[in-house]
Amino acid sequence: MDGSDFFILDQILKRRVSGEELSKLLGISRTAVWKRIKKLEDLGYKISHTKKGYLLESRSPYLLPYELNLRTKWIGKNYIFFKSINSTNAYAKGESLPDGTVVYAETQTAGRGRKGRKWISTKGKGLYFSIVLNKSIPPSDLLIYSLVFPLAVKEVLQDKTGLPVKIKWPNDLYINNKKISGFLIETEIEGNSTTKLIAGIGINLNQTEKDFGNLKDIASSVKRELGKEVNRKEIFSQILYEIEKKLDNFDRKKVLEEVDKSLLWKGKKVLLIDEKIEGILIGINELGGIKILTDNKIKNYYSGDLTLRRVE
Ligand code: BT5
Repeated sequence: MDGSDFFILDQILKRRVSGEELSKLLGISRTAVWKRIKKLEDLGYKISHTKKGYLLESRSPYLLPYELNLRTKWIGKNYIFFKSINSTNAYAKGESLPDGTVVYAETQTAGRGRKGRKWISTKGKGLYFSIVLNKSIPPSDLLIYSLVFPLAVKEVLQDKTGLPVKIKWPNDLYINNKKISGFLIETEIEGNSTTKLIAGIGINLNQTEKDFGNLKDIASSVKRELGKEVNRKEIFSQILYEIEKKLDNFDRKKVLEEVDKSLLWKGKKVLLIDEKIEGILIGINELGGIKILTDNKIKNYYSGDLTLRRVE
């Protein structure tokens, strides 16, 4: 979608406009106008055609830039939309894209989780996107940067729904002990700091129990927990706005404090799976890792997957 598509939609939103008029206004041929109308229809816009011209009957259900009213300054200024793609992270990794680019897809055929795991991306019901940051981030800040994304999403979901959203370290979001959002942070490193960070974000919004198949007991959506559909466009615009705000005013201490406050299983007995460390989750440390009380000592960990150790 480009400026001319925006212009056409603005024109046919309130009144019927002839192909001839559009062609004059845009300085392109009538065939070129027709091609653009066709493209907009492929993108989900319902447009009626009569002798008098074109009129927009209904908007696209897809999260196209025209639908979003983005209030951001740099995130999403370059916005790449796919109805379907293998993985928005794979795409963002393979291309050289400007800072703040958002790659968005309505569904992914090979959505990625961490460590080669998969991310189920039910069409049109969630949000699946990657944000590209061409930034030099020192290793000591990397975990904290990675926490900005779940923190921003948590705040928006909580604000829009009133549901309690918890952060499962390192960066999943849970509602009522079920996973509703996952983050895949990938970096390119040169020398001692990153040159590119890709934040891949998957959020379950309007999925039903059936959409999760055999994951239904561990995965959920905002709709399932709230009992009603939510507005994907509104939530997405707000999320991009919050992420940008947090990145522009990057405040290590505040990020760590906020994440610590919302930490899932804080004070509970957990298992850090790969390291086989069992202990009480004390909280977040000053680098964004976790503190676990184990063998009467507080130890710090910087990677791995946590699970709750149930007291038998
Ligand atoms: C994650 O991995 O949670 C990171 C997910 C990141 C997805 C986004 S979507 C846009 C961007 N493009 C991509 O290709 N990926 C990113 P991990 O912590 O490894 O969790 C994966 C595990 O979560 C799976 O093994 C399942 O058990 C579970 N899972 C898969 N799909 C799920 C879903 N839709 N909701 C909740 N849990 C899910």
